[in-house]
Amino acid sequence: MKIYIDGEFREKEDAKISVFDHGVLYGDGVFEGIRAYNGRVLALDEHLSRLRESAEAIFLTLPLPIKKIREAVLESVRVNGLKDAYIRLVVTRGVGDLGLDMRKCRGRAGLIIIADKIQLYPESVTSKGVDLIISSVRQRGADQLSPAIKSLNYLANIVAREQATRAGAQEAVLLNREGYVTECSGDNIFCVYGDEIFTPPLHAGILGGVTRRLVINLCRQKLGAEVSERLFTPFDLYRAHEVFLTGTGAEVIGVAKIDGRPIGDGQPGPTTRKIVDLFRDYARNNGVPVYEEAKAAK
Ligand code: PXG
Repeated sequence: MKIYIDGEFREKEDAKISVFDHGVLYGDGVFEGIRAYNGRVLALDEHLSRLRESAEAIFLTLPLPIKKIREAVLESVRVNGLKDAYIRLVVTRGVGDLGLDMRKCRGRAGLIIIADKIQLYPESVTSKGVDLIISSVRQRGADQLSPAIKSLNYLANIVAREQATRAGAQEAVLLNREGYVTECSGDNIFCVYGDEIFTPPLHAGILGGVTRRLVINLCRQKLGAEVSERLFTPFDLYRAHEVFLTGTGAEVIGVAKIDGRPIGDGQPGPTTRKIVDLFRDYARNNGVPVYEEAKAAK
């Protein structure tokens, strides 16, 4: 595996960064998780826009123009000869001293791109659905650093996920301080009630998921469903006909149980199964070609 670090490809064993990088010392940086399907990178420009917005929000100047980062992402998939891949893009503040001051990080921000084979939920989990818990970890509010920033500080999400694991579940739902549902530790969440589908709005305190946006569009265009973005509570989740999650890693996945209560009949319902198929079809037939662009450029 060849990993891109600051303009060079290095073998996994040599892919190392400084212990003085503020990404390591403070979680000072931003990241993206992106997927390639069958030689195409899905929603690459949407991920890069989110990266730019996250970086701007933390006063981080990207080390390269977005166009060059885009090329480096495609090159990372290419040099690893991958068709299906999980791509982790990390921008760190760079090498500084032991203080908080970002001005001490002289030189440029660090850019890391790891393109690896994808590890998916096994098909058995996808077909049975995942179990959720409602975490005691609260989502950050509108008066705090926005959850829309995909920063290297993921501790709240990691602790929430661990609570789920220890309870024998796969994902954790985070509520905001008013008690409304926001999202899961690494996925957005949707409820289905008959023909109606809804998901929390951005102002509930969520990461604006790239998969969430694609799924909203697919539901409207291909299912003719009414999708709304509105606040709802755990009670609305428990009695939903169906609940599903969206994320780059999970794609679209049905929910079987929440806090031990079966959702619908305790397995992914018919609307969820349709959306899973719609999304898979979309993901496999769209995206930026990794190999054709290289040929075209020559
Ligand atoms: N909410 C949060 C908090 C996330 O971290 C999503 C929603 C879904 O967004 P996308 O753009 O992927 O549809 C995420 C996704 C993983 C993993 O390995 C996923 C994320 C972060 C870290 C790991 O599944 N982010």
